[in-house]
Amino acid sequence: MDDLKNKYLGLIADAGDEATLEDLRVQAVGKKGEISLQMRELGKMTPEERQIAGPALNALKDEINSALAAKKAALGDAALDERLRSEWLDVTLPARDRRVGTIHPVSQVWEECTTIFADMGFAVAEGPQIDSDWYNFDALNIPGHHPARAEMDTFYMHRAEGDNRPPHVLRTHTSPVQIRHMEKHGAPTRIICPGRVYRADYDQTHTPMFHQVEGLAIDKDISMANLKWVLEEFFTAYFGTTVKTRFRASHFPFTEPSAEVDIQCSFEGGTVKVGEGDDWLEVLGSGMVHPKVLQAGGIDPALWQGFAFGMGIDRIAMLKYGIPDLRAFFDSDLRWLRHYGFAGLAVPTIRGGV
Ligand code: 2NL
Repeated sequence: MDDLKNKYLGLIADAGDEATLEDLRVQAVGKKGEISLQMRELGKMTPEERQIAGPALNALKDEINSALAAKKAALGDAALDERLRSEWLDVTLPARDRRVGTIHPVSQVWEECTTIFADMGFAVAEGPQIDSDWYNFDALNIPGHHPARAEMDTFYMHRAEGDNRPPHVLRTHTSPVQIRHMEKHGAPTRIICPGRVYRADYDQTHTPMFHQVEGLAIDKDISMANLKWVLEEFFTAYFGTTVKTRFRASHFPFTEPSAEVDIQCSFEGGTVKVGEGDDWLEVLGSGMVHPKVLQAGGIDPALWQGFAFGMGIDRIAMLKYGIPDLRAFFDSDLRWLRHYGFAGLAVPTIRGGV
């Protein structure tokens, strides 16, 4: 019996995990274990022998059970100690930086423009980026032989051999959207058309895709004076400071009379500051909608008149955020935009708001 005791106490002491311990329990004190087998032998003994062997076997069983329980507890403590050691975490470490996205300056300026014009009662109209040459040119009083058609460096869409339908183009301005709006909704109207436009041109101030916002207001008695007020109100809201404008006589096929509009600025130390100084910077083209263009849009020029203007969103974004190269918007690394200090999200509104 001492052999049995030494054998099991030794094995229990050496057990490295709970599974081994369970095997030992079954072998020693399980139903068919060695001690149970020995207990079955008690029946064959004399009463004297049984009186000694019985209590001794019971005591041995108890002793092995307590050794098993003690070892099991010890193994459990060791496993917990190991987890506590390996899963240690320093909650005082600073958090990891998260990469955050920002709104693209062009998207933001687009949004700012629509907000400011919306405050003055202009709805937003959108339309196709691929349109027929009729909507892009003819309807705007730019006939086939007109130099503007060539000057605009138009991207023509491919047509299959033998397909002689008139060509489609990537729109060179958002004016076709205004023609479509006039056709569909008639007069009076007040809309702006922000959108992507395309011209085959690429240098520091030109990219083949850029963004434009055009405006159109048609009513019985709209004049250039209304145009001047709207534009000054717009620039003042957009740049956050009072901005004077200067109108210079110009020529566009789609307006008569036509004016190029400059905004007041200063050029000092190589930077442009809008709304101060004695210099002028050209920012847009405008005029009274040509009667032929009203007619193309299905509006009777004997009853209605209106102003229209077109300006580059990218260009006014560059001005506001001091970005010298247009290509920074489209070909470049976000770090350039950060370098130019682009971060804000505040959307300005017109004086007095709505
Ligand atoms: C420029 C010139 C301009 C317009 C765009 C326009 C649209 C219709 C009718 C008449 Cl539907 N005009 N748009 C008018 C004048 C100038 O843009 O140099 N923009 C940067």
